[in-house]
Formats: sequence, structure tokens, C-alpha cells
Amino acid sequence: MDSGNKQSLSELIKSEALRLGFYSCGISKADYLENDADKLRNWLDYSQYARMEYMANHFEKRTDPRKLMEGAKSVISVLLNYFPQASTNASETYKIARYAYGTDYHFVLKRKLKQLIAIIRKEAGDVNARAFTDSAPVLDRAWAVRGGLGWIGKNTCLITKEQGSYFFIGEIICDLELEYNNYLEPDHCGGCTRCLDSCPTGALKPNQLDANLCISYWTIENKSDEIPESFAGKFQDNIFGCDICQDVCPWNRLSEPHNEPEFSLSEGLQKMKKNDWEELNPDQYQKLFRNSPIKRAGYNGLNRNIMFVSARKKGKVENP
Ligand code: B12
Ligand code: SF4
Ligand code: SF4
Repeated sequence: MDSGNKQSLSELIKSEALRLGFYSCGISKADYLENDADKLRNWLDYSQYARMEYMANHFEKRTDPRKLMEGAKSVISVLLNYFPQASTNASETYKIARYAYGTDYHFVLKRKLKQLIAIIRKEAGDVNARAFTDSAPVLDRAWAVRGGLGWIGKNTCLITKEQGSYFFIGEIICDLELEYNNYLEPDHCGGCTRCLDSCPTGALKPNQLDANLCISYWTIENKSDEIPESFAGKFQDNIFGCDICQDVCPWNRLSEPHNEPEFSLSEGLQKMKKNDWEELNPDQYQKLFRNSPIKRAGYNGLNRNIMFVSARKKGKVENP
């Protein structure tokens, strides 16, 4: 493909991504992520992945998309806004992280990315392309940085200067040569340390998160029946995920609400008071959380979190 064609196809991909509802789109060369590989290695060596064994697997594929997909030439990164219109009423109910208010983002992003792949194929013919969002050994944030979409904050999140960090990240890896971004967003954290100071469990050092100490890890990824007693009283009513290190970030004062109906807080969830969470039974759980990211914790995991935060105990049931 000549450079004029590469340029016009790359521009078309970016404009179609925005038309599909993505907030931004950037394209980079599918290459070895040298710096990120060192950082990931360091994170793994210090066992900061807790029990997320999947993070220790496929190191080579995770740091080089050409090892994940043969013939990969380009990575098309996208951001999708999930900052909600309204949040749950903090004083009356337990908190669930904003990313989990509506339909699981894996479904929503994958569907949009597949639509984008269809558009690319219509323009460029038989292209080998796969859509990803937290769904394979891919360093989503590193690719978004390479695509020029934001910088990595001290809280380890990808942040945009215009609207903060409440974005999902996805990408298409394809065997098509495209025009590559050559701009990297500089670090705009400066001397700020609000996220580090606000984390109630001390999980953050600048640009490094220790999952062993993170509420998000313990309430979403933890597969055991227990949460260590050393965290008692520290979860600040968070029963699924945690937004504290993003909420305090000054760049998130600029967040604008999304317009994706599938990410809205469902009526059922809006009505939940502390007492309703504490009494939640498996049938209600099934009805409330169909296609929700909260399914990842399972009924027992969610119940474990609620009981831990409310300091009550309830018997275990078979996961529905
Ligand atoms: C494992 C994981 C977790 C773990 C560990 C988080 C972590 N920071 O690693 C846990 C369960 C704790 C978690 C929590 C959350 N997660 Co999560 N998680 C992931 C996952 C699957 C892998 C992340 C990873 O590779 N970690 C390994 C470490 C080494 O990577 P890292 O800390 O990001 O470091 C990279 C860079 O920061 C850089 N780096 C490292 N050190 C340094 C130092 C300097 C100076 C610089 C500049 C850069 C730098 O190099 C590293 C390699 O690229 C990704 C999806 C994916 N496939 O990428 C989602 C992902 C990161 N999570 C996401 C979300 C939304 C969340 C939560 C907000 C959910 C919630 N509300 O509870 C929290 C946020 C907590 C936080 N502050 O990060 C989004 C983040 C979107 C964004 N704007 O950044 C992702 C990208 C999913 C997606 N596709 O949208 N998550
Ligand atoms: S998600 Fe919560 S617990 Fe985890 S690092 Fe951020 S503030 Fe700390
Ligand atoms: S709170 Fe401050 S230090 Fe932390 S990510 Fe935001 S700007 Fe950076």
C-alpha cells in the first residue's frame, strides 16, 4: 500500500471509530514493548500480581503482539468513556466501581471493535484482524500510550488531559500496514500525590500498584472465601472494585458523562440500599447482574465482600 493510501485508510479508521462512539483512536506499529516488558517483569518478580496467575503467563505474547498474532503489523487502540451521569448514593448504599454499573464492557467494546473491523475489511479487503479488550495477553494501557491517547498516572491508570481516566481501553491487532502515531502524551502528574495519599490500603507507589494490597483485587479477583482481617475497616464501603485513586485525581474533575445506554446504572441497582445488599439472595443476584461485570466475583464472592464490609457473616451457598 502506498503512503497516500495508508494515510487515508488510517484517517478513515480513526473517524469511523469516533462515529461508532469511541472517544479516541490511535494507531501504532505492532512491535516489542521493550520498556513495558521491563516494568511488567519487575512487577511479576516482586509478586505484585497477587494470585492473578494469568498475569504471569504468556509473557512473550503480552509484550509482543507479533507473537500473539502471526503477521501482526498494526495496533489500533481505542478509548470508550464510562463516566456515569449519576452515581449510587454513597451514604445509603455500598459502593460498586463505576465501570460495573451496566453491561460488561467486554461485550460492548468487542461488538464495536468488530464493527470497525468490518469497515476496515470493506475498504481494504481480506485483512487478518482481531479485537481485544482485557481479553488476551495484551498490555492495553501500554498500547493506548503508544497510540498517543494519554499518559500513565501515578495511580497506574491511563489518563487523558481532556477528560481524565474513566475510559475502557480496547484494540484491534491487524496485518495491515497503517500510518503510525508519533506523539506521546507527556506526564501531567507533576508534583501531585493525591492518589498515593488517598489509597486506604497503601497499594500505590508512583506508577506501581501492588495487587496484594488493592481493594479492587480483593473484591473482584480474589477467588478464596476470605479477605484478610488486616484490611478490616479499610474498604470504605467498596463491595466491588474501587475508584478512590481515580476519584481524587484532579484530571477527573473534567470527566464528562458517557452516552452509552448499556453502561447506565440499572433501575434495580439504583434502588439497592445497604440492607438490600446484605439480604441479597442468589435469585435476585441472577436477575440484577445478567451480563454485568459483577458476575466475575460470583454470588459467593460478592456476598463475601458485602459481609466483610458490613462485618456480618452469612452461610455459603452453591454459586448460581
Ligand atoms: C491485572 C489488572 C488489574 C489488577 C492490577 C492493576 C494494575 N495496575 O496492574 C487489578 C485487579 C488491581 C485492577 C484494578 C483496576 N482495573 Co484493571 N486491569 C488489569 C489488566 C488485566 C492488566 C494490567 C496489567 O498489565 N498490569 C501489569 C502492570 C505491570 O501494569 P501497569 O501497572 O499498568 O504498568 C504498565 C504501565 O503503567 C507502565 N509502567 C509501569 N511502571 C511505570 C513507571 C513509569 C514511570 C511509567 C511512566 C510507566 C510505568 O508499564 C507497565 C506495562 O505496560 C488490564 C487489562 C489488560 N489486558 O491490559 C486491566 C485494566 C488496566 N483495568 C482497568 C480498570 C478500569 C481497572 C479499575 C479502575 C477497576 C476498578 N474500578 O476497580 C482498577 C484500577 C486500579 C488501578 N489503579 O490500576 C482498565 C484501565 C483503564 C485505564 N484508564 O487505565 C484496563 C486497561 C482494562 C480495560 N481494557 O479497560 N486491574
Ligand atoms: S483501586 Fe483503591 S485500593 Fe487499589 S490502588 Fe486504587 S485506591 Fe488503592
Ligand atoms: S491523583 Fe495526581 S498523581 Fe495521581 S494520577 Fe492523578 S494527577 Fe497523577
